[in-house]
Amino acid sequence: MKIEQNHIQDTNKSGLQSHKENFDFLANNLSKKGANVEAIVSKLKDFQVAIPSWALGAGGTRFGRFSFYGEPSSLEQKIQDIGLIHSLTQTAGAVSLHIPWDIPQDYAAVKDLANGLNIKFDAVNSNTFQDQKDAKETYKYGSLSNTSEAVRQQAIQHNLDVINIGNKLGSKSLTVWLADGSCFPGQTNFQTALQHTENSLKDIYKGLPDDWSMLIEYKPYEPNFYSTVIQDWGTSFMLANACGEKAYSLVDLGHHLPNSNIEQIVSVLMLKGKLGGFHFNDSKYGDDDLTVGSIKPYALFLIFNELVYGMQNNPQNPDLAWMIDASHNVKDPLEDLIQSLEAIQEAYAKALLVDQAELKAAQLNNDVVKCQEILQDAYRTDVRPLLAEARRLAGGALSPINAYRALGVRDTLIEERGKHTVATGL
Ligand code: RM4
Ligand code: MN
Ligand code: MN
Repeated sequence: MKIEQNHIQDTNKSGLQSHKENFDFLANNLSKKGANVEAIVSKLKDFQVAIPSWALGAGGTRFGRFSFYGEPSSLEQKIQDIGLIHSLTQTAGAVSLHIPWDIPQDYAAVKDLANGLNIKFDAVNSNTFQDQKDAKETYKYGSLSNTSEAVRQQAIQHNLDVINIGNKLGSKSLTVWLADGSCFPGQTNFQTALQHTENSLKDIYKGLPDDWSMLIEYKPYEPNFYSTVIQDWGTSFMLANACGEKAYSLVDLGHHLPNSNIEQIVSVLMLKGKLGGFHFNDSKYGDDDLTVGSIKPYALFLIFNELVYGMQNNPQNPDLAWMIDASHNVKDPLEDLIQSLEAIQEAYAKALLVDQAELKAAQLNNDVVKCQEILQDAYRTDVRPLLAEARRLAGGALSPINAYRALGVRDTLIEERGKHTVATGL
């Protein structure tokens, strides 16, 4: 299935007039307060978030997995699904491949397909948290940190292979997330595990093309429950520094212990020029991988406020690789992704509304009340007309969810693919 421009325009028709009224009203109010509405809309239009190739299928837990039918059963179909979301939202212009779940068979064809849908290849993700069929060594007790040199070598080689695959597609970064750690006190020697990990990452780094970056993700627990080798941003930052200037930390929103001040982490990393990637999701308890903005939208806004500040004030920090890292257990993944993209854009738009000069002045005066007023004024603004306008200008849908349903996307996919297809992934 492919959504044509005229289909989108048809679904936009009925809402166009009221959109125009809402947008004009908001734009007028914001302009009076000194905001540059045109610049904000243009920033929203340019903001693109990668969809991981594992997020198009039904997620699940260790207790079960429930299909919603019509799942993509090949990489090509996954890219087509991203194309559908992208045509409606104009925000999902990239795919992040997970190897080996989604190794292309025909590189030229996959590139052509993505090209035709305006989708770029973002970071490639390695996987040393599962044993692959026919693999000689097992990752049961770790990969890059393993006590066995043969295991470490296999994991290093896998990462080099992933770089090679990404290179053929035009990717420019490798994301490394390790499940390495221990489940019980005394199981591993912390120092040895960290030292092995650092050396292994350095070996991978040596194989990184000049214009590539390596993004090092951290996570405090799961699947290991006593310790994780790269447990927090400090460890990731330390490893990135040890590897070199092309290595960065990656923040995944779900990879923090409850109540961590993620916005502060973001701000410190950007000050040091070491924030390279960002994974969006939301959570109540741990790495829940829920729809972005569904649980803690104010925290998301505060994080975006620091991201915007960093993008405006920290030229030492590179452009970030943005990705949604969520899992869809009870919703249609495409609808869930559309909701996530909307939440991301909403938080971004609100952060762009913060009057940085006014905030700085209030901070210098230690006017705590004013500081809060400034942030909350931006947060309480209903920015949805700005998002709709950015989409309209880019040729997207005024309301992607409504258009998705009106166009009967899921039913068509079920007709085309059948009910019982299964996507690769977790
Ligand atoms: C991990 C981590 C990685 C993702 C895997 C599937 O918890 O978030 O980014 O590749 O899940
Ligand atoms: Mn992640
Ligand atoms: Mn995760």
